[in-house]
Amino acid sequence: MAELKGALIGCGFFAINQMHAWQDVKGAQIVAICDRDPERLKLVGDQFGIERRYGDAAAMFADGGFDFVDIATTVASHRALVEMAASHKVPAICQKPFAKTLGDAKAMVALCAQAGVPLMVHENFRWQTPIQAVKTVLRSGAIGDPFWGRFSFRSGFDVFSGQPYLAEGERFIIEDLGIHTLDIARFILGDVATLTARTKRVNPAIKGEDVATILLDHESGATSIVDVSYASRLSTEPFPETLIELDGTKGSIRLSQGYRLEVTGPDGVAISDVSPQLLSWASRPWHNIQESVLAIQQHWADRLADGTETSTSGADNLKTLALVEAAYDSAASGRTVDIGALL
Ligand code: NAD
Ligand code: 89Y
Repeated sequence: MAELKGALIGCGFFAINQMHAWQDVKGAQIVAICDRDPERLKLVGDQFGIERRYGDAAAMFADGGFDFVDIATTVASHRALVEMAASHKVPAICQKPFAKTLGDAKAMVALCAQAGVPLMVHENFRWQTPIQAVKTVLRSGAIGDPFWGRFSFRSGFDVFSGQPYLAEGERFIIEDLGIHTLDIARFILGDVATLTARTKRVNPAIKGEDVATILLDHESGATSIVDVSYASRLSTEPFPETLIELDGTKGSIRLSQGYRLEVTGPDGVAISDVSPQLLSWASRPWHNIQESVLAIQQHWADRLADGTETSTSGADNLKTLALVEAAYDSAASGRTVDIGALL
């Protein structure tokens, strides 16, 4: 099978991870890059030895010569770039947040479906080694049927130095980080029927909310809490770990700080270390996220090669984005939101 050729749009902060990961993916390589900022284009082109460089995505699509596009820009450009990919019949990966609104996201999914073009959202947190480990234990039946969960991401890490735009938007933590935590909650406990949320802004130097507490009623009958904060000062900084608590009819799971997994079942307690690998190009504490970037990009290459659906397809991601929209609606109105009514 010939190696898939990809083109990447957006050579910013996070794209460096994606470019490194593409070098490790089996069966795919990046052959062209695009950024409207000539400095970023040169930096990434030189670092990764990519000759084909474009300042304009339309020009890159017009030249063609690639089997898929990896959109690594910020959200404002996602809809236009996904539409461009669909009009050229080029399968697309789009970074999270998939779209600014659920309406935009639905239009993007519909257009790609009409064009017969695969679409995956780069929703990588469910691909993290510790999250996959929790899912594997749950699937094994070791704790029986889960009836309660907590998905928690509390940190005081300075994300604004690398991503200054995060301080400037009306929306912050739910749209940027909570979106991953909500996706993990869906991945582990299934789809959500209703949602209630409360938010706060603690850091006066930013515009959006930096704390959110969200209550989810899952369709399975389980209840969970998603709590996220970038205003939590802790003795050992946990960034970027998602901590999980699950209680089931036969036992419990605790994924705690330091990638420690404790499973309590009918036969006793099992403790294991589910730390991510430190890839050759990765650096702590980002290595957990970096490893999941490689995992999701390998998944894309494998699914594109065998023609099957990805785990975080555009259609799947509508259900995660609906939770983001619902969380903002609920925090503003004080009411519980019916997720089915949004989809
Ligand atoms: P960034 O601002 O550093 O980089 C974006 C780049 O895209 C810039 O260089 C900009 O010039 C370029 N760009 C924007 N619109 C363009 C267009 N229409 N055509 C060509 N180039 C264009 O942003 P970032 O921090 O790298 O974030 C990018 C995306 O990655 C965001 O959506 C962010 O939420 C996401 N992200 C994901 C993770 C994750 O774990 N999945 C982590 C961090 C960031
Ligand atoms: O942008 C965010 C993401 O997706 O993962 C962590 C992050 O970089 C900062 O919150």
